[in-house]
Amino acid sequence: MPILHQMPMSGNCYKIRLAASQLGIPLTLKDYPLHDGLTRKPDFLSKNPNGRVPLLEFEDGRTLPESGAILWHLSEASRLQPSDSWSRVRALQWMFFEQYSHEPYIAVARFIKAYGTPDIQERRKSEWPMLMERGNAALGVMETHLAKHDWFAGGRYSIADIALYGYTHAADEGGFDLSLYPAVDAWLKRVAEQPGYIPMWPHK
Ligand SMILES: N[C@@H](CCC(=O)N[C@@H](CS)C(=O)NCC(=O)O)C(=O)O
Repeated sequence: MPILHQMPMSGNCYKIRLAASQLGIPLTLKDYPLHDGLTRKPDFLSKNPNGRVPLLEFEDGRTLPESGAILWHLSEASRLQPSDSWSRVRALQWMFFEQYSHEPYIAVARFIKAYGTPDIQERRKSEWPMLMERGNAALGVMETHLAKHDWFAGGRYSIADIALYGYTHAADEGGFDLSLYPAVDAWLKRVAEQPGYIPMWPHK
């Protein structure tokens, strides 16, 4: 069974647990505490030189980091990946959006506010206005899309929705007011109704 190296509170890791649950793929979970730096130690760096989870380790020794790449791999030829090439590239478009314009602000605000030590919160407080501005901009882009579409790619639920759901559904923990985004809020509810859905907590 593949091993998912992960942190329970990480939205990037939750994306993988959610997709695996919905695809019926069993995973062994190996948990790393948030603040102890174990992913930066040689043993973990030999599996992912970038020192981050999620990391999927297969029985034959191959390893795959990056939540988007793992989602893509697990969902190949499944109902969670659009089948026509235009819809597949639309899924990628939203997954790249998530990684560059969404996660760096919404996930980081959540990390600092909900999981940061007092020292981290003090050191990073100057970032706050920028995180709020750019995170809200990302939520606005999602709102514009979801005002006209139920899903992000191919007219049905896919890994693009899972990639964006990971941190959007926990954005309130980062100080974002989701009531300002009614179409996003309605989409969050649709995602939670999909077969095989599991919440972020508890993950075991
Ligand atoms: N682009 C990566 C981001 C991974 C990431 O930032 N992982 C965090 C947890 S969410 C991590 O491993 N942090 C520990 C560290 O940086 O040492 C992905 O989508 O998988």
